[in-house]
Amino acid sequence: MKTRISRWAVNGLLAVAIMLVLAVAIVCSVVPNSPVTASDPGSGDWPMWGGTADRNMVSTMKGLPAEWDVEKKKNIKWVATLGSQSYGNPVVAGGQVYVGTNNEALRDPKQPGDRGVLMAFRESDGEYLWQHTNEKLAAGRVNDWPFQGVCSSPLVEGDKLYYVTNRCELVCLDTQGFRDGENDGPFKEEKLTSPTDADIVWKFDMIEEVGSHPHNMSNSSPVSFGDLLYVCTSNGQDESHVNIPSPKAPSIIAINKKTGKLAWEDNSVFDRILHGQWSSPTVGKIGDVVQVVHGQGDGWVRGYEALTGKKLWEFDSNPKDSVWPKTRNELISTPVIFDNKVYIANGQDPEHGEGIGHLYCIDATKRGDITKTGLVWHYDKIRRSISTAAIQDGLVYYSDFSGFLHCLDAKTGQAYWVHDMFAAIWGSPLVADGRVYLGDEDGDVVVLQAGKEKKVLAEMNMGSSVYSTPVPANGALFIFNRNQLFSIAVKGTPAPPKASTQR
Ligand SMILES: [Ca+2]
Ligand SMILES: [Ca+2]
Repeated sequence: MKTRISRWAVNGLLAVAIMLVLAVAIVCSVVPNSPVTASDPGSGDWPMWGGTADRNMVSTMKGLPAEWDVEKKKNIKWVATLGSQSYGNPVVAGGQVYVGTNNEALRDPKQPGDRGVLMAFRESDGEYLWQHTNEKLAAGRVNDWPFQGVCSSPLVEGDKLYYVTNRCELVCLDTQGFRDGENDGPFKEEKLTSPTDADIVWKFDMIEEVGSHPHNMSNSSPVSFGDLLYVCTSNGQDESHVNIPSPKAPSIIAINKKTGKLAWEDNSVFDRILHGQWSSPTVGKIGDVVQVVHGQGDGWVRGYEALTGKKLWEFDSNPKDSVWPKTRNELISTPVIFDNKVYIANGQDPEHGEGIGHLYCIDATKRGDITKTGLVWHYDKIRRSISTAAIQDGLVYYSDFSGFLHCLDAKTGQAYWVHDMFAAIWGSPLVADGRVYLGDEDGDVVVLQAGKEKKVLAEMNMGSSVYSTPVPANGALFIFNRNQLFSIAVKGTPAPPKASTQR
């Protein structure tokens, strides 16, 4: 089975409790990108998968291009060369753009062969700045499928970047690399320290530290709250697709972003992993509690108290009579938190092809097994999906692997329209500037009018498969096909804020 997934992760002392409450209050009041505020980064950047910690694929940005032409270069600001396959969706922050790809563009002959590569480009003109390359894991395809590159989408906060390598490591990098002439630590053992090399601050090896056995690829896109980072371990089956070598390894871990040390872990799944674990975690305030929500390897969605890891609720995304792999699905989509609810569809590894899927709206203020008590609505006209929701103006847009984009009422699940892309959809819809942007495997990006009435505004071909999700930043759209990253903007769009590397 081939896997190519990009979207495809207190104690009771009064004093400590008070400190935590204060810490939360401070985080909520002074951090502009606080996950408990509205679903827009606000800064013009798109600093993580989904833009904000609730992962809702929407933006309030205006002036985005409604059409472009790759061949005629219309509204194409710049194009950057990537490896031969790219799955780590673009992130834009601090004047730089980051993508996960493979090593087939070979930027540095001193780092040859098949590797996972995180590349950084200057946002204003697409100039290549630096890269972090990772050799493949020795076990090969069972843990680290050839030529899939880096499949994680980074999280950028200030001058720190966090992402998961193809080697199942959560790493913290300096966004300036060695261009600032300093080797940031505690990690200072870098062998390559030229201006195009990555400066590692710390790394957490999930294979060594928590015993993860990643199935085919480690892909989790980190999210944070306060001092904690959250990632999925990608722990899964071995090549037999029967054995689970590390049933005791957690599905989700929280790591202190300052120290790189484990803060909490949870392994509710244990030995019930259906296949792999490739859903990225989401953070948001639900009721009065900031939760981390995660789709896990047994097909259940679980919610945790973000600071402590206390499990609050769990929800089975499969009908009880379903059978793996025919009718029972795994969770590859990222959950979206919106208005105290969680939106997520289930599906399977693209290599498993098409099949029936299920989309849910879950009331995450409930506690315990909320499969029945937390069900707000269930939509069964969706096919298997690995996409993530975009929710705006009372409408939820959700795409499936069979090529259909569904527009539903967010409160009731009533369908308003369905659009057929006639090709598999790996990415997710982006809703911004009154439009819905969505790419497909044929390389087409469709632009629809957002709203209850279906209206196709434009469709452009990008030259090869678009497995990515369009990302808006500072008036431009960032979209990659298999091997090229495009910055797409209406001519005359003001330049993005200066990159700190240009100071
Ligand atoms: Ca540095
Ligand atoms: Ca370093």
